[in-house]
Amino acid sequence: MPITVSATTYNNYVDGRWAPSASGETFENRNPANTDDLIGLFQKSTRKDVEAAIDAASRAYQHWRLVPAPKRAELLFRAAQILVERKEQLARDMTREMGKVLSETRGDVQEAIDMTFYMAGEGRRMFGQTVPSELRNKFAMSVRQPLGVCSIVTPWNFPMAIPSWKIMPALVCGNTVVFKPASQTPLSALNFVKVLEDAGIPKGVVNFVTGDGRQVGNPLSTHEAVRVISFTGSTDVGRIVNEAAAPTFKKVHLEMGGKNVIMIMDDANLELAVDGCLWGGFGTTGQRCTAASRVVVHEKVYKAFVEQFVARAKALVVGDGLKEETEMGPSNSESQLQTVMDYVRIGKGEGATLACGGNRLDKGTLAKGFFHEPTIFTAVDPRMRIAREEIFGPVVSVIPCRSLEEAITIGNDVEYGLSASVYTQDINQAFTAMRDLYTGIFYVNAPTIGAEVHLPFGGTKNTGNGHREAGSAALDVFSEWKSIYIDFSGKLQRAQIDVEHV
Ligand code: UN1
Repeated sequence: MPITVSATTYNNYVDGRWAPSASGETFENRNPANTDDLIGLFQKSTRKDVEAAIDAASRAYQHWRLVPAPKRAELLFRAAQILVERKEQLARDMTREMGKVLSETRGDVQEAIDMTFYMAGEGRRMFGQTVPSELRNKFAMSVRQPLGVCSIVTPWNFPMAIPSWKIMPALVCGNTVVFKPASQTPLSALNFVKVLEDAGIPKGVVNFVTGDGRQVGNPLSTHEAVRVISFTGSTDVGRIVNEAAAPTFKKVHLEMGGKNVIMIMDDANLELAVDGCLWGGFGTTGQRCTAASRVVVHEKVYKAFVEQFVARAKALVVGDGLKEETEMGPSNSESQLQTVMDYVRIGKGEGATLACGGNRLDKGTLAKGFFHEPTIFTAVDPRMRIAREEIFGPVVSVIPCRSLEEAITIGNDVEYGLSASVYTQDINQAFTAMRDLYTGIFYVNAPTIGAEVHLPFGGTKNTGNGHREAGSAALDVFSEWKSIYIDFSGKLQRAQIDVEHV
Protein backbone atom coordinates (compact mmCIF):
# COMPACT_ATOMS: atom_id res chain seq x y z
CA MET A 1 0.00 0.00 0.00
CA PRO A 2 1.30 3.48 -0.81
CA ILE A 3 2.18 5.61 2.19
CA THR A 4 -0.24 8.43 3.02
CA VAL A 5 1.67 10.70 5.39
CA SER A 6 1.00 14.43 5.80
CA ALA A 7 -1.30 14.84 2.82
CA THR A 8 -3.08 18.18 2.49
CA THR A 9 -6.84 18.00 2.88
CA TYR A 10 -8.79 20.25 0.53
CA ASN A 11 -12.30 21.51 1.18
CA ASN A 12 -15.46 22.30 -0.73
CA TYR A 13 -16.33 25.93 -1.42
CA VAL A 14 -19.97 26.72 -0.63
CA ASP A 15 -21.51 30.15 -0.08
CA GLY A 16 -18.09 31.77 0.01
CA ARG A 17 -16.67 29.41 2.67
CA TRP A 18 -14.10 26.66 2.35
CA ALA A 19 -15.44 23.81 4.47
CA PRO A 20 -15.42 20.02 4.68
CA SER A 21 -18.27 17.81 3.54
CA ALA A 22 -20.96 16.77 6.02
CA SER A 23 -19.80 13.19 5.40
CA GLY A 24 -16.50 13.69 7.20
CA GLU A 25 -14.95 11.50 4.49
CA THR A 26 -12.35 12.20 1.84
CA PHE A 27 -10.88 10.54 -1.24
CA GLU A 28 -7.30 10.44 -2.48
CA ASN A 29 -5.86 12.19 -5.50
CA ARG A 30 -2.71 10.50 -6.76
CA ASN A 31 -0.25 11.20 -9.55
CA PRO A 32 -0.91 8.88 -12.54
CA ALA A 33 2.82 8.96 -13.41
CA ASN A 34 3.74 7.76 -9.92
CA THR A 35 1.04 6.50 -7.61
CA ASP A 36 3.33 6.87 -4.57
CA ASP A 37 2.85 10.60 -4.99
CA LEU A 38 -0.27 11.53 -3.01
CA ILE A 39 -1.37 14.97 -4.13
CA GLY A 40 -4.05 15.48 -1.52
CA LEU A 41 -7.31 14.43 0.04
CA PHE A 42 -10.56 15.84 -1.29
CA GLN A 43 -14.07 15.90 0.14
CA LYS A 44 -16.30 12.92 -0.50
CA SER A 45 -19.43 15.01 -0.57
CA THR A 46 -23.01 13.95 -0.09
CA ARG A 47 -26.39 14.99 -1.42
CA LYS A 48 -26.69 17.32 1.61
CA ASP A 49 -23.56 19.24 0.56
CA VAL A 50 -24.92 19.60 -2.95
CA GLU A 51 -28.26 20.86 -1.66
CA ALA A 52 -26.49 23.45 0.48
CA ALA A 53 -24.50 24.55 -2.57
CA ILE A 54 -27.63 24.80 -4.72
CA ASP A 55 -29.36 26.85 -2.00
CA ALA A 56 -26.39 29.20 -1.81
CA ALA A 57 -26.36 29.54 -5.60
CA SER A 58 -30.12 30.24 -5.63
CA ARG A 59 -29.76 33.02 -3.07
CA ALA A 60 -26.73 34.55 -4.78
CA TYR A 61 -28.58 34.53 -8.10
CA GLN A 62 -31.02 37.13 -6.79
CA HIS A 63 -28.35 39.81 -6.68
CA TRP A 64 -25.81 38.52 -9.27
CA ARG A 65 -28.39 38.59 -12.08
CA LEU A 66 -28.88 42.34 -11.44
CA VAL A 67 -25.18 43.25 -11.52
CA PRO A 68 -24.67 44.95 -14.91
CA ALA A 69 -22.99 42.53 -17.34
CA PRO A 70 -19.99 44.87 -17.98
CA LYS A 71 -19.42 44.87 -14.19
CA ARG A 72 -19.64 41.09 -13.97
CA ALA A 73 -17.16 41.06 -16.83
CA GLU A 74 -14.67 43.19 -14.90
CA LEU A 75 -14.34 40.36 -12.40
CA LEU A 76 -13.74 37.96 -15.26
CA PHE A 77 -11.01 40.21 -16.67
CA ARG A 78 -9.41 40.18 -13.24
CA ALA A 79 -9.68 36.37 -13.10
CA ALA A 80 -7.99 36.11 -16.50
CA GLN A 81 -5.12 38.27 -15.25
CA ILE A 82 -4.67 36.08 -12.18
CA LEU A 83 -4.65 32.99 -14.40
CA VAL A 84 -1.87 34.60 -16.45
CA GLU A 85 0.14 35.32 -13.28
CA ARG A 86 -0.28 31.78 -11.94
CA LYS A 87 -0.03 29.92 -15.25
CA GLU A 88 3.18 28.00 -14.57
CA GLN A 89 2.17 26.73 -11.13
CA LEU A 90 -1.32 25.83 -12.33
CA ALA A 91 0.21 23.86 -15.22
CA ARG A 92 2.59 21.98 -12.90
CA ASP A 93 -0.22 21.05 -10.50
CA MET A 94 -2.25 19.89 -13.47
CA THR A 95 0.46 17.65 -14.93
CA ARG A 96 0.95 16.11 -11.52
CA GLU A 97 -2.68 15.02 -11.22
CA MET A 98 -3.72 14.57 -14.84
CA GLY A 99 -0.52 13.23 -16.41
CA LYS A 100 -0.29 15.14 -19.68
CA VAL A 101 3.02 16.84 -20.49
CA LEU A 102 3.81 20.33 -19.24
CA SER A 103 3.58 22.03 -22.64
CA GLU A 104 0.02 20.69 -22.85
CA THR A 105 -1.03 21.67 -19.34
CA ARG A 106 0.33 25.14 -20.08
CA GLY A 107 -1.91 25.03 -23.15
CA ASP A 108 -4.86 23.94 -21.01
CA VAL A 109 -4.41 26.93 -18.68
CA GLN A 110 -3.91 29.15 -21.73
CA GLU A 111 -7.23 27.95 -23.12
CA ALA A 112 -8.88 28.95 -19.83
CA ILE A 113 -7.20 32.36 -20.07
CA ASP A 114 -8.40 32.81 -23.65
CA MET A 115 -11.93 31.80 -22.75
CA THR A 116 -12.03 34.06 -19.72
CA PHE A 117 -10.89 37.11 -21.71
CA TYR A 118 -13.31 36.22 -24.49
CA MET A 119 -16.30 35.90 -22.15
CA ALA A 120 -15.29 39.04 -20.26
CA GLY A 121 -15.52 40.82 -23.63
CA GLU A 122 -19.05 39.48 -24.02
CA GLY A 123 -20.01 41.54 -20.97
CA ARG A 124 -20.14 44.53 -23.30
CA ARG A 125 -21.73 42.70 -26.24
CA MET A 126 -24.22 39.91 -25.59
CA PHE A 127 -26.04 41.21 -28.61
CA GLY A 128 -29.77 40.85 -29.02
CA GLN A 129 -31.85 42.00 -31.96
CA THR A 130 -33.86 45.14 -32.56
CA VAL A 131 -36.29 44.77 -35.42
CA PRO A 132 -39.00 46.94 -36.93
CA SER A 133 -42.53 46.25 -35.71
CA GLU A 134 -45.34 45.58 -38.18
CA LEU A 135 -47.44 48.13 -36.30
CA ARG A 136 -46.95 51.88 -35.99
CA ASN A 137 -45.53 53.34 -32.79
CA LYS A 138 -44.40 49.99 -31.53
CA PHE A 139 -40.83 48.93 -30.75
CA ALA A 140 -39.54 45.33 -30.89
CA MET A 141 -36.35 43.76 -29.56
CA SER A 142 -34.91 40.63 -27.99
CA VAL A 143 -32.58 40.40 -25.00
CA ARG A 144 -30.68 37.56 -23.36
CA GLN A 145 -31.75 36.72 -19.81
CA PRO A 146 -29.99 34.36 -17.37
CA LEU A 147 -31.68 31.18 -16.23
CA GLY A 148 -30.57 30.75 -12.61
CA VAL A 149 -28.50 27.98 -11.05
CA CYS A 150 -26.30 26.00 -13.46
CA SER A 151 -24.74 22.61 -12.67
CA ILE A 152 -21.28 22.27 -14.16
CA VAL A 153 -19.95 18.72 -14.43
CA THR A 154 -16.54 18.38 -16.04
CA PRO A 155 -14.03 15.69 -17.10
CA TRP A 156 -10.39 15.13 -16.16
CA ASN A 157 -8.76 15.49 -19.57
CA PHE A 158 -8.96 19.31 -19.70
CA PRO A 159 -9.19 20.08 -15.98
CA MET A 160 -9.18 23.87 -16.33
CA ALA A 161 -10.04 24.62 -19.95
CA ILE A 162 -13.36 22.79 -19.95
CA PRO A 163 -14.60 24.27 -16.63
CA SER A 164 -13.75 27.71 -18.07
CA TRP A 165 -15.78 26.97 -21.22
CA LYS A 166 -18.83 26.49 -19.04
CA ILE A 167 -18.38 28.68 -15.96
CA MET A 168 -17.28 31.87 -17.73
CA PRO A 169 -20.25 32.14 -20.09
CA ALA A 170 -22.58 31.10 -17.25
CA LEU A 171 -21.26 33.92 -15.06
CA VAL A 172 -21.15 36.65 -17.66
CA CYS A 173 -24.77 35.90 -18.54
CA GLY A 174 -25.76 36.41 -14.88
CA ASN A 175 -26.19 32.81 -13.70
CA THR A 176 -24.71 31.22 -10.59
CA VAL A 177 -23.04 27.81 -10.58
CA VAL A 178 -22.43 24.63 -8.66
CA PHE A 179 -19.30 22.98 -10.01
CA LYS A 180 -18.48 19.28 -9.67
CA PRO A 181 -15.11 18.39 -11.22
CA ALA A 182 -13.91 14.91 -12.14
CA SER A 183 -12.54 13.10 -9.09
CA GLN A 184 -9.23 12.45 -10.90
CA THR A 185 -8.39 16.17 -11.22
CA PRO A 186 -9.93 18.07 -8.31
CA LEU A 187 -6.84 20.16 -7.55
CA SER A 188 -6.89 22.00 -10.89
CA ALA A 189 -10.60 22.62 -10.40
CA LEU A 190 -9.97 23.94 -6.90
CA ASN A 191 -7.13 26.14 -8.19
CA PHE A 192 -9.55 27.54 -10.74
CA VAL A 193 -12.21 28.29 -8.12
CA LYS A 194 -9.54 29.95 -5.97
CA VAL A 195 -8.75 32.26 -8.90
CA LEU A 196 -12.42 33.22 -9.11
CA GLU A 197 -12.57 33.84 -5.36
CA ASP A 198 -9.41 35.98 -5.52
CA ALA A 199 -10.85 37.92 -8.46
CA GLY A 200 -13.71 38.98 -6.19
CA ILE A 201 -16.63 36.87 -7.42
CA PRO A 202 -19.25 37.35 -4.64
CA LYS A 203 -20.09 34.54 -2.25
CA GLY A 204 -22.52 31.92 -3.45
CA VAL A 205 -22.05 32.80 -7.13
CA VAL A 206 -19.55 29.97 -7.66
CA ASN A 207 -19.80 26.86 -5.48
CA PHE A 208 -17.49 23.86 -5.66
CA VAL A 209 -18.37 20.35 -4.46
CA THR A 210 -16.15 17.32 -5.01
CA GLY A 211 -17.29 13.71 -4.93
CA ASP A 212 -18.76 10.92 -7.00
CA GLY A 213 -21.47 10.79 -9.62
CA ARG A 214 -24.10 9.10 -7.48
CA GLN A 215 -23.89 11.40 -4.45
CA VAL A 216 -22.96 14.66 -6.15
CA GLY A 217 -23.72 14.27 -9.86
CA ASN A 218 -27.22 12.94 -9.39
CA PRO A 219 -28.70 15.84 -7.36
CA LEU A 220 -27.01 18.24 -9.78
CA SER A 221 -29.09 16.73 -12.60
CA THR A 222 -32.36 16.31 -10.69
CA HIS A 223 -32.73 19.18 -8.19
CA GLU A 224 -35.75 21.43 -8.87
CA ALA A 225 -33.80 24.65 -8.46
CA VAL A 226 -31.18 23.82 -11.11
CA ARG A 227 -32.14 25.26 -14.50
CA VAL A 228 -29.16 24.23 -16.64
CA ILE A 229 -26.85 21.26 -16.52
CA SER A 230 -23.73 21.40 -18.65
CA PHE A 231 -21.88 18.09 -18.81
CA THR A 232 -18.77 16.90 -20.65
CA GLY A 233 -17.91 13.22 -20.46
CA SER A 234 -18.81 9.86 -21.93
CA THR A 235 -21.90 9.23 -24.03
CA ASP A 236 -23.12 6.63 -21.53
CA VAL A 237 -23.03 9.06 -18.61
CA GLY A 238 -24.44 11.83 -20.80
CA ARG A 239 -27.50 9.68 -21.45
CA ILE A 240 -27.96 9.16 -17.69
CA VAL A 241 -27.70 12.93 -17.09
CA ASN A 242 -30.18 13.65 -19.87
CA GLU A 243 -32.73 11.20 -18.51
CA ALA A 244 -32.27 12.37 -14.92
CA ALA A 245 -32.81 16.00 -15.95
CA ALA A 246 -35.83 15.38 -18.17
CA PRO A 247 -38.63 15.40 -15.56
CA THR A 248 -37.72 18.91 -14.41
CA PHE A 249 -37.21 20.21 -17.98
CA LYS A 250 -33.74 21.56 -17.36
CA LYS A 251 -31.75 22.84 -20.23
CA VAL A 252 -29.26 20.04 -20.81
CA HIS A 253 -25.99 20.69 -22.58
CA LEU A 254 -23.97 17.56 -23.37
CA GLU A 255 -20.50 17.17 -24.86
CA MET A 256 -19.68 13.49 -25.24
CA GLY A 257 -17.63 10.96 -27.15
CA GLY A 258 -15.74 11.11 -30.40
CA LYS A 259 -14.16 8.78 -32.97
CA ASN A 260 -12.48 11.40 -35.08
CA VAL A 261 -10.96 10.79 -38.46
CA ILE A 262 -8.00 12.15 -40.39
CA MET A 263 -8.31 11.45 -44.13
CA ILE A 264 -5.08 11.47 -46.14
CA MET A 265 -5.40 11.73 -49.90
CA ASP A 266 -2.82 10.62 -52.50
CA ASP A 267 -1.71 14.21 -53.19
CA ALA A 268 -1.19 15.08 -49.49
CA ASN A 269 2.03 16.47 -48.07
CA LEU A 270 2.85 13.21 -46.27
CA GLU A 271 5.34 14.66 -43.83
CA LEU A 272 2.77 17.21 -42.70
CA ALA A 273 0.14 14.48 -42.43
CA VAL A 274 2.43 12.32 -40.28
CA ASP A 275 3.07 15.30 -37.97
CA GLY A 276 -0.70 15.80 -37.70
CA CYS A 277 -1.44 12.13 -37.00
CA LEU A 278 1.19 11.97 -34.25
CA TRP A 279 -0.15 15.09 -32.56
CA GLY A 280 -3.81 14.18 -33.15
CA GLY A 281 -3.42 10.54 -32.14
CA PHE A 282 -0.91 10.64 -29.30
CA GLY A 283 -1.15 14.20 -27.98
CA THR A 284 -2.68 14.12 -24.48
CA THR A 285 -2.00 10.34 -24.67
CA GLY A 286 -5.03 10.13 -26.97
CA GLN A 287 -7.28 11.34 -24.15
CA ARG A 288 -9.08 14.11 -26.00
CA CYS A 289 -12.63 13.91 -27.27
CA THR A 290 -11.11 15.37 -30.43
CA ALA A 291 -8.29 12.77 -30.65
CA ALA A 292 -7.58 11.39 -34.12
CA SER A 293 -8.12 7.71 -33.37
CA ARG A 294 -8.81 6.81 -37.02
CA VAL A 295 -6.62 7.58 -40.01
CA VAL A 296 -8.05 6.75 -43.42
CA VAL A 297 -5.29 6.71 -46.06
CA HIS A 298 -5.45 6.55 -49.84
CA GLU A 299 -4.00 3.24 -51.03
CA LYS A 300 -1.46 5.00 -53.28
CA VAL A 301 0.33 6.54 -50.30
CA TYR A 302 -0.68 3.98 -47.67
CA LYS A 303 2.64 2.12 -47.48
CA ALA A 304 4.79 5.25 -47.36
CA PHE A 305 2.52 6.84 -44.75
CA VAL A 306 2.47 3.77 -42.48
CA GLU A 307 6.28 3.46 -42.60
CA GLN A 308 6.80 7.05 -41.51
CA PHE A 309 3.96 7.12 -38.97
CA VAL A 310 5.08 3.92 -37.24
CA ALA A 311 8.74 5.01 -37.13
CA ARG A 312 7.78 8.34 -35.56
CA ALA A 313 5.37 6.76 -33.04
CA LYS A 314 8.05 4.29 -31.92
CA ALA A 315 10.42 7.20 -31.28
CA LEU A 316 8.03 9.10 -28.96
CA VAL A 317 9.48 9.56 -25.48
CA VAL A 318 6.97 8.25 -22.92
CA GLY A 319 7.32 9.25 -19.28
CA ASP A 320 6.49 11.63 -16.48
CA GLY A 321 4.91 14.73 -18.00
CA LEU A 322 6.79 16.98 -15.56
CA LYS A 323 10.09 16.12 -17.31
CA GLU A 324 10.79 18.46 -20.21
CA GLU A 325 11.97 15.64 -22.52
CA THR A 326 8.72 13.68 -22.20
CA GLU A 327 6.50 13.69 -25.29
CA MET A 328 3.68 11.48 -24.04
CA GLY A 329 2.51 11.02 -20.45
CA PRO A 330 0.59 8.18 -18.77
CA SER A 331 -3.07 7.29 -19.03
CA ASN A 332 -4.96 9.14 -16.36
CA SER A 333 -5.98 6.16 -14.25
CA GLU A 334 -5.69 2.45 -13.80
CA SER A 335 -9.11 1.90 -15.36
CA GLN A 336 -8.22 4.09 -18.35
CA LEU A 337 -5.06 2.04 -18.88
CA GLN A 338 -7.12 -1.13 -18.54
CA THR A 339 -9.44 0.13 -21.29
CA VAL A 340 -6.44 0.74 -23.55
CA MET A 341 -5.13 -2.77 -22.92
CA ASP A 342 -8.59 -4.24 -23.51
CA TYR A 343 -8.83 -2.53 -26.90
CA VAL A 344 -5.36 -3.75 -27.88
CA ARG A 345 -6.58 -7.27 -27.17
CA ILE A 346 -9.81 -6.63 -29.09
CA GLY A 347 -7.89 -5.23 -32.08
CA LYS A 348 -5.62 -8.24 -32.22
CA GLY A 349 -8.60 -10.56 -31.88
CA GLU A 350 -10.37 -8.80 -34.74
CA GLY A 351 -7.40 -9.47 -37.01
CA ALA A 352 -5.96 -5.95 -37.36
CA THR A 353 -2.18 -5.74 -37.78
CA LEU A 354 -0.39 -4.47 -34.69
CA ALA A 355 2.22 -2.27 -36.38
CA CYS A 356 3.78 -0.92 -33.20
CA GLY A 357 3.21 -0.68 -29.47
CA GLY A 358 0.61 -2.79 -27.78
CA ASN A 359 2.20 -3.09 -24.35
CA ARG A 360 2.01 -1.53 -20.96
CA LEU A 361 5.29 0.18 -19.96
CA ASP A 362 6.11 -0.70 -16.37
CA LYS A 363 9.88 -0.96 -16.12
CA GLY A 364 12.21 1.28 -14.12
CA THR A 365 10.87 4.77 -13.44
CA LEU A 366 7.61 3.90 -15.18
CA ALA A 367 6.76 1.09 -12.77
CA LYS A 368 4.50 3.18 -10.55
CA GLY A 369 2.51 4.85 -13.34
CA PHE A 370 -0.17 4.01 -15.93
CA PHE A 371 2.07 4.08 -19.00
CA HIS A 372 1.39 2.42 -22.34
CA GLU A 373 3.27 2.37 -25.63
CA PRO A 374 1.97 4.50 -28.50
CA THR A 375 0.08 1.88 -30.47
CA ILE A 376 -0.84 1.70 -34.16
CA PHE A 377 -3.05 -0.87 -35.80
CA THR A 378 -2.89 -1.05 -39.60
CA ALA A 379 -5.01 -2.84 -42.21
CA VAL A 380 -7.99 -2.03 -40.01
CA ASP A 381 -11.43 -2.79 -41.36
CA PRO A 382 -13.89 0.05 -40.65
CA ARG A 383 -16.32 -2.46 -39.16
CA MET A 384 -13.91 -3.48 -36.39
CA ARG A 385 -14.65 -2.26 -32.89
CA ILE A 386 -11.26 -0.50 -32.66
CA ALA A 387 -12.39 1.59 -35.65
CA ARG A 388 -15.82 2.42 -34.21
CA GLU A 389 -15.58 2.78 -30.42
CA GLU A 390 -13.99 5.57 -28.46
CA ILE A 391 -10.83 4.28 -26.74
CA PHE A 392 -9.52 7.49 -25.14
CA GLY A 393 -5.95 6.28 -25.17
CA PRO A 394 -2.82 6.08 -27.36
CA VAL A 395 -4.25 3.69 -29.94
CA VAL A 396 -4.69 4.70 -33.59
CA SER A 397 -6.37 2.63 -36.31
CA VAL A 398 -5.13 3.07 -39.88
CA ILE A 399 -7.67 2.18 -42.54
CA PRO A 400 -6.84 2.00 -46.28
CA CYS A 401 -9.20 3.55 -48.87
CA ARG A 402 -9.39 3.94 -52.66
CA SER A 403 -10.92 7.43 -53.04
CA LEU A 404 -12.08 10.55 -51.25
CA GLU A 405 -15.69 9.35 -51.54
CA GLU A 406 -14.83 6.11 -49.78
CA ALA A 407 -12.88 8.01 -47.09
CA ILE A 408 -15.89 10.25 -46.46
CA THR A 409 -18.22 7.24 -46.18
CA ILE A 410 -15.88 5.58 -43.68
CA GLY A 411 -15.39 8.89 -41.86
CA ASN A 412 -19.13 9.35 -41.37
CA ASP A 413 -19.94 5.75 -40.57
CA VAL A 414 -19.59 5.93 -36.76
CA GLU A 415 -22.00 6.93 -34.02
CA TYR A 416 -20.07 10.12 -33.20
CA GLY A 417 -19.55 13.41 -35.06
CA LEU A 418 -17.13 15.69 -33.25
CA SER A 419 -14.13 16.45 -35.46
CA ALA A 420 -12.66 15.38 -38.82
CA SER A 421 -9.84 16.46 -41.09
CA VAL A 422 -8.49 16.03 -44.60
CA TYR A 423 -4.95 16.30 -45.92
CA THR A 424 -4.89 17.21 -49.61
CA GLN A 425 -3.45 19.88 -51.91
CA ASP A 426 -6.57 19.83 -54.09
CA ILE A 427 -9.03 22.56 -53.23
CA ASN A 428 -11.92 20.67 -54.80
CA GLN A 429 -11.32 17.64 -52.59
CA ALA A 430 -10.87 19.85 -49.54
CA PHE A 431 -14.19 21.62 -50.08
CA THR A 432 -16.01 18.38 -50.85
CA ALA A 433 -14.77 16.81 -47.62
CA MET A 434 -15.52 20.00 -45.69
CA ARG A 435 -19.12 19.88 -46.89
CA ASP A 436 -19.76 16.15 -46.58
CA LEU A 437 -18.29 15.17 -43.22
CA TYR A 438 -21.16 15.39 -40.76
CA THR A 439 -19.21 16.71 -37.76
CA GLY A 440 -19.22 19.83 -35.60
CA ILE A 441 -15.58 20.66 -36.35
CA PHE A 442 -13.54 20.21 -39.54
CA TYR A 443 -9.90 20.88 -40.41
CA VAL A 444 -7.99 21.08 -43.69
CA ASN A 445 -4.30 20.13 -43.58
CA ALA A 446 -4.33 20.04 -39.78
CA PRO A 447 -5.23 17.29 -37.29
CA THR A 448 -8.60 16.89 -35.55
CA ILE A 449 -7.46 18.69 -32.39
CA GLY A 450 -6.75 22.37 -31.96
CA ALA A 451 -10.06 24.16 -31.56
CA GLU A 452 -9.86 27.85 -30.60
CA VAL A 453 -12.14 29.39 -27.99
CA HIS A 454 -13.96 31.90 -30.19
CA LEU A 455 -15.64 29.40 -32.50
CA PRO A 456 -18.40 26.94 -31.54
CA PHE A 457 -17.15 23.63 -30.12
CA GLY A 458 -19.22 20.47 -30.18
CA GLY A 459 -20.42 17.64 -32.32
CA THR A 460 -23.24 15.88 -34.10
CA LYS A 461 -24.95 12.52 -33.55
CA ASN A 462 -24.00 10.83 -30.26
CA THR A 463 -21.35 13.45 -29.53
CA GLY A 464 -23.83 16.08 -28.44
CA ASN A 465 -27.44 17.14 -28.14
CA GLY A 466 -27.43 20.09 -30.51
CA HIS A 467 -25.77 22.69 -28.32
CA ARG A 468 -22.29 24.16 -28.77
CA GLU A 469 -19.90 25.58 -26.27
CA ALA A 470 -17.24 28.26 -26.77
CA GLY A 471 -17.65 31.34 -28.92
CA SER A 472 -20.89 33.26 -28.80
CA ALA A 473 -22.69 29.90 -29.18
CA ALA A 474 -21.96 29.28 -25.49
CA LEU A 475 -24.25 32.20 -24.64
CA ASP A 476 -27.12 30.23 -26.13
CA VAL A 477 -26.58 27.51 -23.51
CA PHE A 478 -26.41 29.91 -20.58
CA SER A 479 -29.09 32.44 -21.51
CA GLU A 480 -32.64 32.45 -22.78
CA TRP A 481 -34.20 34.85 -25.22
CA LYS A 482 -36.84 37.29 -24.10
CA SER A 483 -38.70 39.11 -26.88
CA ILE A 484 -39.97 42.51 -25.81
CA TYR A 485 -42.63 44.70 -27.48
CA ILE A 486 -43.17 48.30 -26.41
CA ASP A 487 -46.29 49.94 -27.69
CA PHE A 488 -46.15 53.74 -27.53
CA SER A 489 -49.28 54.41 -29.60
CA GLY A 490 -51.53 54.87 -26.56
CA LYS A 491 -54.19 52.60 -28.03
CA LEU A 492 -54.81 48.88 -28.41
CA GLN A 493 -53.03 47.60 -31.51
CA ARG A 494 -53.76 44.01 -32.41
CA ALA A 495 -50.97 42.14 -34.15
CA GLN A 496 -52.09 40.23 -37.25
CA ILE A 497 -55.59 41.79 -36.93
CA ASP A 498 -55.10 45.49 -37.44
CA VAL A 499 -53.49 45.05 -40.81
CA GLU A 500 -52.39 48.29 -42.44
CA HIS A 501 -52.95 48.66 -46.20
CA VAL A 502 -50.38 50.88 -47.85
C1 UN1 B 1 -11.37 17.73 -25.70
O1 UN1 B 1 -11.03 17.09 -26.69
O2 UN1 B 1 -11.82 17.12 -24.71
O3 UN1 B 1 -9.45 21.22 -29.79
C2 UN1 B 1 -11.23 19.20 -25.65
C3 UN1 B 1 -8.85 20.70 -28.86
C4 UN1 B 1 -8.77 21.42 -27.54
C5 UN1 B 1 -9.93 21.07 -26.68
C6 UN1 B 1 -10.21 19.62 -26.64
N1 UN1 B 1 -8.67 22.83 -27.76
O4 UN1 B 1 -8.34 19.59 -28.98
